[in-house]
Amino acid sequence: SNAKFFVGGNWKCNGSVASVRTLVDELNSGSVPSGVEVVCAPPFIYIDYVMQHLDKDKYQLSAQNCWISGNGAYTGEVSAEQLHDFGVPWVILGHSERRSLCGESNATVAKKTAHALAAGLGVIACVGETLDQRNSGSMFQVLDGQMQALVDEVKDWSKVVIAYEPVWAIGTGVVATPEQAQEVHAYLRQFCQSKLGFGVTDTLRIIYGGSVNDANCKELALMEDIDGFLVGGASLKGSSFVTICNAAG
Ligand code: G2H
Repeated sequence: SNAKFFVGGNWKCNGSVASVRTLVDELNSGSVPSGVEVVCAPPFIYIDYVMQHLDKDKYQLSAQNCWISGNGAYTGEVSAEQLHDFGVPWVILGHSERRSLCGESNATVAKKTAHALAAGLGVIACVGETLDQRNSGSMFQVLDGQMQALVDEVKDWSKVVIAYEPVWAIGTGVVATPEQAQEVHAYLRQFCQSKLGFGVTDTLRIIYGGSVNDANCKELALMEDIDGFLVGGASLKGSSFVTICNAAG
């Protein structure tokens, strides 16, 4: 594809004031190719600090979630409007941990995505199958359901990045092989092409997530339809994350 390489660091619910400071310093001392778009997603509470200290010539900010609608009586939530107002350009939505631990359905994730886009954010929308689903042969049906929900809600795809994260590869150390990832990425691109047309799909980033690290990123980046990564564990170590940001070079 003609998509610009995209790397996201999903810090999940990790970190402390001290460790975030160290990580920001490490990231700032690393070098990132200018042709690569890099996004860091700290927990909400550290976004202000990271925004003030992270080198914005190299890195953009993302949240890991947001509310499904605008401001109001939604205790404990943060809206897409607030993120946009605060200067956060991206949000990760539909991560498998939110789907499984917080009960977010395909429809919920799709509605959140449409709302966040309308509020002016870019969205990293996550899809992926469990090991059971892969082994029982329902993988493509599951992916179709996740993708179709997005297709039904999203009008403008120019600020959407799709993250393919097989659940069995998330935080397990079991990375998908380049061939396994490529098979699904090509399938997802074909799905989007048939629903949305070539104009959208040619520049749509489809990134891989699930146990990506500094040692396995290069061979994954070589695959035709892998346009970047969503990195969890390895994004907490500045030097590893910077290596991953340079994987496409
Ligand atoms: C998948 C990924 C980041 P990890 O969840 O979204 O995490 O790299 O730790 O598997």
